[in-house]
Amino acid sequence: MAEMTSLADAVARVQEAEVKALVREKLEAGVPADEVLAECNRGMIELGNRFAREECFLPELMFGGMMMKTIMAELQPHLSAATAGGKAGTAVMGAVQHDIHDIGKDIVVMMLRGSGFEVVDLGVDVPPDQFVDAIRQHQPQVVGMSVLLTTCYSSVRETVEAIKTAGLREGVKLMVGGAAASDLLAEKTGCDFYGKTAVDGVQFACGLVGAA
Ligand code: B12
Repeated sequence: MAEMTSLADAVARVQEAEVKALVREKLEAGVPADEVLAECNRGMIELGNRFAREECFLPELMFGGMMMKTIMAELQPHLSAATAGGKAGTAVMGAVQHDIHDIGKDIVVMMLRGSGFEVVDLGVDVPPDQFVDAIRQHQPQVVGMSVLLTTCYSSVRETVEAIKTAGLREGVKLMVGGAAASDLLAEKTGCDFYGKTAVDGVQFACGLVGAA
């Protein structure tokens, strides 16, 4: 397992002031920004593990995601052009057509970004064609669909079908999550993975690109 430094530990405990101070300290000491970012990402993964162990709850996850956004904005100018372009992978995320719930989706988006993914967030009520266009344009390794309404099961199925019809299914992994999703839904609609929590989704995505 990767080493939990004091910075990674502070991220995992969502101690924003401590995290900011440690990040600045490291940058001033000449630690490369990509190493600092990697430590933060390890912390985010541990935060996810804490959530899975029920040692923390949703507000911490959400706050952790927001904290990582701030830290990433602070690190961005210090990242070399090569590093800034080098990312864990690309993900496309959206709440499926007719579903406007976005709180859970936003947590997944924030956590993926915190784990080094470039995320194309399509928002809510996303028609199948918009997923297809985004896959064509951004060539993600993973697409995440959020679904909270059982009435939107057909939207998940139609999205998967549209991706297949466009000939894009082979090149991308599909994950589904949200309160209405389940292993059965993933299986019936032809998704690769059902994530019960944002953390599951991030772990799946990281596993795909070897960033776990
Ligand atoms: C808040 C809320 C709303 C808000 C949404 C605000 C917003 N900006 O999102 C408002 C008031 C707008 C709303 C509207 C409606 N809602 Co509503 N809503 C909820 C409520 C109470 C909480 C949802 C939530 O945010 N949970 C917190 C987040 C963090 O949890 P989460 O979304 O599940 O996400 C977590 C995981 O699931 C996972 N995850 C989420 N997405 C993904 C995606 C991937 C790929 C992965 C891996 C993981 C993942 O990560 C998150 C963190 O771990 C739920 C109750 C419930 N039990 O879910 C009802 C609920 C979902 N709503 C419901 C209904 C019926 C509606 C309405 C139809 C009500 C109406 N009659 O108008 C409308 C539909 C609007 C629409 N077209 O979408 C029903 C759905 C019932 C069903 N079986 O289909 C629920 C279950 C309430 C109920 N018990 O009746 N709602």
